[in-house]
Amino acid sequence: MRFSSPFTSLLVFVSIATASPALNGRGEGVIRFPLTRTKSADVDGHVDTTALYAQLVRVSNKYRHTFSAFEANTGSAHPLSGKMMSSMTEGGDGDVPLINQGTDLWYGEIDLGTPKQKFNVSIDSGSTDLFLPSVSCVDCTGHKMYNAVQSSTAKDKGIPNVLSYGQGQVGGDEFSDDVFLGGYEVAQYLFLTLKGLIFVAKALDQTFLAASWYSLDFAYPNFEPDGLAGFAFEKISALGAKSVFETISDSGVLPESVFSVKLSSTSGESELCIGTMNTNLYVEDTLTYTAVTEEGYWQVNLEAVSRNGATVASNNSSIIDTGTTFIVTSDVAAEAYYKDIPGSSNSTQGEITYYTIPCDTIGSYTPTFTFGGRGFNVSKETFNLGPASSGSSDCLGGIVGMSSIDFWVIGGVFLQNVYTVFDKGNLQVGFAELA
Ligand SMILES: *[C@@H]1O[C@H](CO)[C@@H](O)[C@H](O)[C@H]1NC(C)=O
Ligand SMILES: *[C@@H]1O[C@H](CO)[C@@H](O)[C@H](O)[C@H]1NC(C)=O
Ligand SMILES: *[C@@H]1O[C@H](CO)[C@@H](O)[C@H](O)[C@H]1NC(C)=O
Ligand SMILES: *[C@@H]1O[C@H](CO)[C@@H](O)[C@H](O)[C@H]1NC(C)=O
Ligand SMILES: CC(=O)N[C@H]1CO[C@H](CO)[C@@H](O)[C@@H]1O
Repeated sequence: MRFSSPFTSLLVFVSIATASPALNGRGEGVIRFPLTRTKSADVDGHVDTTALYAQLVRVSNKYRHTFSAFEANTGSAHPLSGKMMSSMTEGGDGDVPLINQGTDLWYGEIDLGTPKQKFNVSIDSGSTDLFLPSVSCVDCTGHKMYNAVQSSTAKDKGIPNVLSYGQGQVGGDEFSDDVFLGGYEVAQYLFLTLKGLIFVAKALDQTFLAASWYSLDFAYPNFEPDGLAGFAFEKISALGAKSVFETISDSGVLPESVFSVKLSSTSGESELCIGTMNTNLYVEDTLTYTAVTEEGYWQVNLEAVSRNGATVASNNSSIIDTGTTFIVTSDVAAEAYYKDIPGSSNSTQGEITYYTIPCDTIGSYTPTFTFGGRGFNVSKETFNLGPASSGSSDCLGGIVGMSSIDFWVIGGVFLQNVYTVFDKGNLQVGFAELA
């Protein structure tokens, strides 16, 4: 049962939801689609530290770039930007090896244009803009490319722009077109949800960057998906545009202005759900909300980080970022986390400090993060990134230090342990234990 007119379908859904609110929250009749995880940073059984470093530099520069966008859009500096914007190092520019992205990121399929053109995009709650390669991109071989000429709804805004994600940069023209989420692999969904209806959310006139060039960092296969879709707020958009999620949400068709994710390293288990939560994936009475403290990123108060019952950090700002693999914090806070662990050591490369713990004991030193009054444990499987080098008995810990920041970036190492709800309607983030 496939609805070819997405807009009509959503109207239908809204009336169904109104008629039987029980459907709402059961994950039926909303948009759910599977996410794929990119290859992990693992070569010959140990962590690919080169890939890890490259990703961290990219993270550092993503924040520099989005902090600048926040200031340009709002006229005031982002409250968390102080240390980063005053630091002179440009995040190791120039010495980042060009290698496979090699770190965990999650991506899913979207459709763009009329008729629809299909792309895989990385789902990034730590940025806002959408970019895709256009057919004029000479460096984009291996990626699906957007052909504006073939889309009757495409509009060239005639504004050239460059988006910077560190060493990774993409440049091109701003366009707008219709974006569709969901509505494919209908058979699979009908199977999964039994009687669930499948709907498509349509973001009319979504602004995005149609890239005419990709730096090597985003070339295939260094970057597995074709493009990237930010799911944060307009305030940190370098295009001065709403995210795909905001566009859909503002059109008023969603039962709730939320999106929810389960991120897993197990193939077939990751999912993005738009418009509600998939209650099959988490333990309902553990769902705990905490307020967004500054609209821009999905920024919330991290009440405590503890290890073996002892608190090592408390009441710090944190950003919930599905586009970052690790947990990243200041070098001082990272040091505080590892300092009493027997056999731990560290090494610094540029602004990044990595920590290792002997592989046979690392499972005893996993962190617990407290949000909204509830502690959520990080498993040893997600905290332990693997042996630091081939044959090494020291394993890399999932909390990494970055001298240019003084907050916590909460990425995949934590997010794989919880179900996460990004609630724009009530400006809050919810975490729940996985079912
Ligand atoms: C998106 O990625 C998945 C998983 O790698 C793949 O099966 C699918 O064909 C890709 N879709 C497109 C449009 O390239
Ligand atoms: C964190 O902030 C809360 C609320 O402001 C306060 O009650 C608590 O004592 C603080 N914790 C620490 C360790 O500073
Ligand atoms: C990190 O390295 C510094 C300098 O070698 C050392 O003083 C510190 O104890 C190390 N920290 C940990 C947790 O190993
Ligand atoms: C989290 O870890 C602590 C300490 O190991 C343990 O007591 C607690 O039961 C764990 N919580 C959950 C929900 O697994
Ligand atoms: C990253 C981090 O943990 N930053 C701060 C957390 O809060 C303490 C106490 O207020 C600060 O000293 C840290 O700099």
